[in-house]
Amino acid sequence: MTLQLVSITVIIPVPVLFLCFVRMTLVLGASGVGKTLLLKRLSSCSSKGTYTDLEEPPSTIPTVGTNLVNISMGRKHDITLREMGGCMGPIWKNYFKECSALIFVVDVSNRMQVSASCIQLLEALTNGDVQFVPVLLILNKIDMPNPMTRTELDTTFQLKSILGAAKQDISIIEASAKDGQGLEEIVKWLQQHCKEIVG
Ligand SMILES: Nc1nc2c(ncn2[C@@H]2O[C@H](COP(=O)(O)OP(=O)(O)OP(=O)(O)O)[C@@H](O)[C@H]2O)c(=O)[nH]1
Ligand SMILES: [Mg+2]
Repeated sequence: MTLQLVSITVIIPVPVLFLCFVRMTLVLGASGVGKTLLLKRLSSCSSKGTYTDLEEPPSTIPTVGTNLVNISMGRKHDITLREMGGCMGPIWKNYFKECSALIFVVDVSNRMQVSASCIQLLEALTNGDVQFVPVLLILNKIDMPNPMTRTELDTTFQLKSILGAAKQDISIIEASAKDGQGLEEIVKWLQQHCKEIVG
């Protein structure tokens, strides 16, 4: 009996292979908190190297699925941020295994939404797959009238206890993707905490 061995060669393009194995910084947050605008701003400001005199905010549409954005980290390399649309909340956890750092965005002008955001944050922080990754909590839309303050978040939604009980190294930055407050600080955080090199 002759055993015929058939050799099959599957050619997978290198960029596809790379994207399968690279660990990324995930950007999560409820619908409309400003993730897409934030990433557009970070991408354009970091490549220009300036965080003042911003143009009018570009328009955005709700992200259905994921949105990959490269942020320039100077001459040597870029990092890739992966936004997950707010409507994908139930399946965010499927991406936690490939996550090397986590950015969680809250819209502090939307009091109705903040409590749900705190629950989503708690769920993420207690997921075993992200227990050792650095976390950045962005309190976005501080340009809006009457945004919630840190003290209000601590007293009303126990944010301090949520963060205090977490195993991760958590930083908090107040920001406005609209007028640019906090963007430079966010890029500094990325430089310190996100090591993945894509170019
Ligand atoms: N005033 C103000 N508006 C903002 C800010 N950031 C985002 N927006 C606006 O909020 C709306 C939603 O922004 P997106 O960036 O699309 O929100 P998103 O979090 O990506 O939403 P999904 O993709 O649906 O999860 C847009 O109209 C933005 O222009 C901010 O800092 N201040
Ligand atoms: Mg979006």
